[in-house]
Amino acid sequence: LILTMMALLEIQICSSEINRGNFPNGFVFGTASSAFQYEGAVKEDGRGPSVWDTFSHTFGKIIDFSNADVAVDQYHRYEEDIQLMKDMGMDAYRFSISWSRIFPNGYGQINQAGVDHYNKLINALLAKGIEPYVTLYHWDLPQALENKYSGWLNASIIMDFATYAETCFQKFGDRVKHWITFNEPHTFATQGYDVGLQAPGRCSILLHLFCRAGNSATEPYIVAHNVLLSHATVADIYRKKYKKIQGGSLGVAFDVIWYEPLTNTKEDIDAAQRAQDFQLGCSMRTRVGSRLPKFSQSEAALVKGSLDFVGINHYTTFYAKDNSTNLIGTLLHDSIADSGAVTLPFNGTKAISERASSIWLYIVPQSMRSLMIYIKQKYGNPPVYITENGMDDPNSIFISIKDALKDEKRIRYHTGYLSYLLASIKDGCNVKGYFVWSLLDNWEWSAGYTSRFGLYFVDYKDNLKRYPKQSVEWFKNFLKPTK
Ligand code: PSG
Repeated sequence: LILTMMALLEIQICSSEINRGNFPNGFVFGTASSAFQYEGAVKEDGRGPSVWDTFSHTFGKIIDFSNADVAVDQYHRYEEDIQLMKDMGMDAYRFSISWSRIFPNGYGQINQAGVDHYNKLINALLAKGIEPYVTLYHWDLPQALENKYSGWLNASIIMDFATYAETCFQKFGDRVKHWITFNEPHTFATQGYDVGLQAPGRCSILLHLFCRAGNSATEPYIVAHNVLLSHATVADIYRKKYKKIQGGSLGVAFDVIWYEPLTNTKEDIDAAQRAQDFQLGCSMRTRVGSRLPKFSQSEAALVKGSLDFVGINHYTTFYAKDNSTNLIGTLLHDSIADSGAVTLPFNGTKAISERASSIWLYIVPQSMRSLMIYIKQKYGNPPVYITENGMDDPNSIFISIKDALKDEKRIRYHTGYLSYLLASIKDGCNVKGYFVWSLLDNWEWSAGYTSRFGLYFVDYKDNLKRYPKQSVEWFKNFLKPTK
């Protein structure tokens, strides 16, 4: 009996004692954020409006009728927030630059006050020994470009994005060594142009009941096409003109749900593979046909090999089931149906696992390892950064702050996902870093302030005060220097 108890105790200790010392030397730990969800100060220092300002101020688009005009005010409180990262022992901070702070009209005149702000932010991070990982586009397209030529639907965007990106390399590239050109192209192409739940809110499903304009069967692909070309053009500019001098690297952050076949039939196994491919891969020609824009030979050559590293935003796992009849697809006539897979976190009425607050966020830690092995095998083991991983709790008026700080579930979430990430590294996967979404509770897009993803609690009723949740203490221990 005593031996069994000791064995059990050991298992417990082992899994709770995982810490940074188990990871390879130089492995990077950080937290992640985005400009629109954090900064606030939307009218300050010459910032131009973005499509998310417009969308969030459109009645009925945000479930709690909120907007991000103030958000968590990081525009003014960045020094305090950097101290919070420092206190935890974080190595890096992933944040995004707001395009319309640099170019209020999307192109043309540079707004020096915007450049000054990000210089101050970057310098304050470096002064505390925290490395900036910079996302150039986290969904906040300058509204001026949406008005001028429909933004991502028009190939004109490629040159404007390239100018914006190159401006950032010139102004910040002496200190920024990791660039993420795009956050989750798949999410904003589908959410913004297929179902219309995100900016710019275009779609055609259900006879334009939800969106005034759009084409859910074609626009998501046009957007994805222009995003790929924008990324590739910028990667080319960086390699030719900046990489040698500045020595940085560049990638994209992809959103990846892991798909488990609902059953062991060949149909469902194939369906899971298709679902995975419609999200992370690109082999969709046979199913999408002529609606999928074509790359010229030179464009294809530009896109190929344009990533120095792969960013992965991974949170959740769904089942995939073959959808041979495709009734929903026939009805909606949209891009999401093209994979021919029904993807749901349920087997009948039984959920795949425990859920966080967001309706899409089910906690399946072992998928982190499956996904890393899949990427290693399918894409030749490229360097990978987990650019986002985390979970949310509800923002409830029935929970006191004191109780909201007790986030054992979040501690379990990160213990689980980090343990399986570590296992994948032992399997030989080339993983370089891990970013928690998110440092603070923040404005969760169409879910507004109803969802709390932070390691720190933000008191929206009392001057946005930050309070550490228990997970902060956990990360502090986890990140303690071991040698
Ligand atoms: C990512 C993954 C899924 C849904 C939404 C996102 N999924 O697996 O179904 S959005 C992503 C984004 C960030 C958000 C965060 C949490 O980059 O801005 O706040 O995740 O939703």
